[in-house]
Amino acid sequence: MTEMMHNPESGGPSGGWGSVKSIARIIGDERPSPMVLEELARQNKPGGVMCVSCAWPKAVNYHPFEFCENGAKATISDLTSARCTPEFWTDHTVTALRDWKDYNLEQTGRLTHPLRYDSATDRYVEVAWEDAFEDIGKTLQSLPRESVVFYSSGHAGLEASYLYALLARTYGNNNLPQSSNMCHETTSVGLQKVIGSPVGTIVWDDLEKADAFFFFGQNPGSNSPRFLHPLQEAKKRGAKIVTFNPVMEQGLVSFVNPQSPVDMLTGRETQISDEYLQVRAGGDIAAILGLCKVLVEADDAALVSGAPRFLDVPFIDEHTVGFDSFIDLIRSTEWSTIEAESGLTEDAIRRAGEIYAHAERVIGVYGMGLTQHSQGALNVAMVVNLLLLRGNIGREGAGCCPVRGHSNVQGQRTVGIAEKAKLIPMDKLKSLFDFDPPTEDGVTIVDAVKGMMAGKIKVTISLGGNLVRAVPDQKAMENAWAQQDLTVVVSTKLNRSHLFPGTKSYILPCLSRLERDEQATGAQSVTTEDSFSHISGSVGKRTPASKHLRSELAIVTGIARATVAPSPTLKWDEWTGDYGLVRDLIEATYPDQFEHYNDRMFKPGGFYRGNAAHERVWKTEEKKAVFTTPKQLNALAFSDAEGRHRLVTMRSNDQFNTTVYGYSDRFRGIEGTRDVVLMCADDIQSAGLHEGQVITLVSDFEDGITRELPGLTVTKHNLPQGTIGAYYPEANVLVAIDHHDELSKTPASKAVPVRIQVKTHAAL
Ligand SMILES: Nc1nc2c(c(=O)[nH]1)N[C@H]1C(S)=C(S)[C@@H](COP(=O)(O)OP(=O)(O)OC[C@H]3O[C@@H](n4cnc5c(=O)[nH]c(N)nc54)[C@H](O)[C@@H]3O)O[C@H]1N2
Ligand SMILES: Nc1nc2c(c(=O)[nH]1)N[C@H]1C(S)=C(S)[C@@H](COP(=O)(O)OP(=O)(O)OC[C@H]3O[C@@H](n4cnc5c(=O)[nH]c(N)nc54)[C@H](O)[C@@H]3O)O[C@H]1N2
Ligand SMILES: [Mo]
Repeated sequence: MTEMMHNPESGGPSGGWGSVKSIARIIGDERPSPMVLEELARQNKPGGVMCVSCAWPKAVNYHPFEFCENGAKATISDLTSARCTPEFWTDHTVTALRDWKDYNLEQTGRLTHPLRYDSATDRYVEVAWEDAFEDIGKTLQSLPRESVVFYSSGHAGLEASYLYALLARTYGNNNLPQSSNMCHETTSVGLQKVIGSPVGTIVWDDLEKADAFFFFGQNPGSNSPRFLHPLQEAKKRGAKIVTFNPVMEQGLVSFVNPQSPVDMLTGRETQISDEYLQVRAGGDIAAILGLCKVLVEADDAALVSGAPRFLDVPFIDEHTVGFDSFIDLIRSTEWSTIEAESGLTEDAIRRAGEIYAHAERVIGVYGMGLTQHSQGALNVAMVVNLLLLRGNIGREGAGCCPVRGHSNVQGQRTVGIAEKAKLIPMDKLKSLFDFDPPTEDGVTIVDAVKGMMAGKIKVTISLGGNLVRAVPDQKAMENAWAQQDLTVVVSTKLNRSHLFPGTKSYILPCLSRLERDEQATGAQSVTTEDSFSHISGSVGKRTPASKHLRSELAIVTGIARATVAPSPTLKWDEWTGDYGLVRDLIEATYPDQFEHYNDRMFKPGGFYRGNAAHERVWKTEEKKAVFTTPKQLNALAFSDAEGRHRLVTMRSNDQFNTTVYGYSDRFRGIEGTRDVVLMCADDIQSAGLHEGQVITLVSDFEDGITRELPGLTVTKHNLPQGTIGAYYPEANVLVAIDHHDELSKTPASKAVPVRIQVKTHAAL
């Protein structure tokens, strides 16, 4: 075990002084407002501001500082002193900017004015807000309803999101895909299918009571660092942590708490994972089946000896279906098959299985390492299978914990941003707003991209995000996006989606959540929902980056006023003047979840909107929790072939999705570049390569389309054989749009079939 924990390629423990230095570097780059420290001190506390970065929950008993390295970076980035004004475009054409890196686009600073693309000069020019709205409204009115998409990335608060969904539906479609369609849609669909909840089942108290955590493909050190604090506490009380991840991720190895003076001065590290199993990318189904096999064997032995059982038989009998068929598969699958599919040894799986069998209360944590596969939903169902065997859902200290991405990604779905009509209380909308809501399902992201490629989607409105850069098949997407009649992106910073304007194109710059939002009735607050389904109010205090900015809600209602036929029930202006009225509408639409919304929004830790599965009420078709018998033992849509590798597209801790803050992935010891391919020593050798060699990755997805990413430097890293890594979003040119989770259509970005080419273009 000690040998497995050794991580020679890493840059030291997560947290610690490295974290402080990393924040200091970003401060140097961005020269933010001097108020940044005050701002960080208010973060994630009642009456303060909810972090603009990820959706990790807010503690009820908060510490003096409740921010992490990434929250600090995102805050500093929003409060940068750099401005991208209309003058910027005198020196730059749109076409020339396509050669810029994501990092350099980000460094141009906050957008200050609404802009319209001028094709004659290939530049963006200033436009009046009302003129922009009028043109957008007229264009939308002239088009078939199904040809318009209303995308959102999970930033905007619940109030703006509710009205955005209402805009789409009163316009006439359910085309409301979201960033989660590339992320946790696998959870929304897959978890719903097996436990009747589209979101995780645990709450903060459970973190404090669990005695084991099983991590599958989630990387808290980079992506949800505030998670490391409850994990550190858990370790102190003797809880065990087991990790399944092909990459030896530093945040799951050890942690120095940057907010503990003693830890910082002594350099005291907390070892995080007791067992770290470097499963092959896509190998989790077999690995989890192995854990279940250990449990069943222990249970069989207990039956013989009369010792207490390991399976929670009363729970299984009362609450589940599908057990018999699953148990048959567990019994009939040979260890050799499990070893081959998972890439793990029986011994390693047995050690992890023993921890599971002897823990009273277990939380199963997962992230993109499970969701972004062809059989992502099956991955999720396997985690649920594992938990169900010992009744680890719906009781204290136990449950299922998908860790969500954007700060309000889960909440946007809660208040109606969804392409699936059946998820929406249409009758409520009909009675509240006196119209006939559209009944047909809208498009997912995959459908939207394919629709653009086929010329069927003619307009995309984006409430945040950077769709062109975030989706698969990026090269084809760039052309498809630019072929639309109209592209509108509501943004804080310049990004690649702005550089492929449709025939008409607008950039609409918005306030950051950190900024004061003054409307007719005074300063407004917004609300967001975290990964544990808690809703918290957020008050922006900083001076807006420009006096021309509008709030996301005001931009949504501006478009709505110009697009949707007037009606006495659609009070866009009144709602813009007082967000409390929008919260009343949300409460009227979802009374069970949002009772006394305006009164409860500043409750410490947020108010809980509830979750049936948490109470062991299963809203599945079967009205029970479902054991799923997997139809295959890996999560892939392809088989192994000579020279084919499984590419994991990964995040560094110096980026937030397509926003690149810098070139330091210190946890993985990679500095100064993102143009790398990470491989284990054996793979480098067997492919006849050497470290430092520059290669090209080519897609090996069998659809006859050539996809290439040249210029990657071979870099030795701690990975299992056959699994290699490269950074997202750069690697998106290699992902095929048709390569996605079968059930939810989430792109399969974690086991992309690729080959390695050297300069001579000979395939290896
Ligand atoms: N700093 C920072 N924070 C972020 C973000 C960011 O970009 N930067 N993005 C935000 C968003 S939108 C999201 S969704 C979350 C994403 O956060 P995570 O869910 O942690 O996503 P990733 O880092 O993409 O992948 C997680 C882990 O999966 C592992 N993995 C890859 N393939 C497999 C596999 O087949 N099996 C297993 N078991 N593991 C595998 C990878 O090695 C990686 O460590 O983070 C949010 N927070
Ligand atoms: N290959 C590969 N592809 C992936 C992934 C992967 O792991 N691998 N991950 C997927 C995942 S999990 C996700 S969530 C998607 C992310 O996809 P998106 O959500 O579309 O992308 P982001 O990079 O988060 O969007 C960044 C942009 O949002 C804007 N922005 C920032 N803050 C605000 C704000 O407060 N309001 C508004 N209106 N705009 C703001 C800025 O202009 C910034 O440029 O990418 C997916 N794509
Ligand atoms: Mo995400």
